[in-house]
Amino acid sequence: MNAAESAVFTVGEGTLRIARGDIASWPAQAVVNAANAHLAGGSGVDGAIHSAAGPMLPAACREIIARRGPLKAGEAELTPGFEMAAQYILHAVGPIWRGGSQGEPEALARAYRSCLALCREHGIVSVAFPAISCGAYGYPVEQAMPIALKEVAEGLKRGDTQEAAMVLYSAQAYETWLAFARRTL
Ligand code: AR6
Repeated sequence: MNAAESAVFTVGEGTLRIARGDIASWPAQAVVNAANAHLAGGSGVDGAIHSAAGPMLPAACREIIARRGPLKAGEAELTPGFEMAAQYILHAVGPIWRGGSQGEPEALARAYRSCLALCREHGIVSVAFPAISCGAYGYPVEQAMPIALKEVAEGLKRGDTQEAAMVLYSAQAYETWLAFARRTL
């Protein structure tokens, strides 16, 4: 993490950091994966996390799917981080953008809330989120940002976790999220 490329906001008893970086190497107790319904791995965040976690992760994902079936948009499951620095991976499935009237906002909010509920359940004190659904799933960033920051801020106020980070990959995404956070947090 480059200190010049992160900013910290106090929310309730916790902190919300907006940062630029690679979620797969982020120093948090848990990192969130932007997964698909079958936890099958893929591109973007999912690819980076699977590479960093190593060969044990696919079997753990298959076991979850065998137990419960595919995840719906908005749901999340926990695995160990295996070879990652993070202790846990929270695999969250965001909605695929279909124009915004197919329940996408509710499903995106639920994806963040599901991760925060797992933090509470497992005593996770620090968690890093990517911009769920904002890549391959096509969710417009301007519309995802208010939902993401509201849900993460509410989770911090509830005490679900103590330190949350939004980790943005590109300089442009970082500047956009930071400007929005400064206006609204
Ligand atoms: N660290 C942080 N952010 C990243 C990274 C990284 N290493 N790589 C990309 N991003 P995406 P989705 C940004 O596509 O839209 C996969 O194939 C990226 O620029 O990873 O939820 C899964 O298997 C974008 O802003 O996730 C699913 O099938 C954001 O992270 C599908 O893609 C999310 O992009 C999920 O799509």
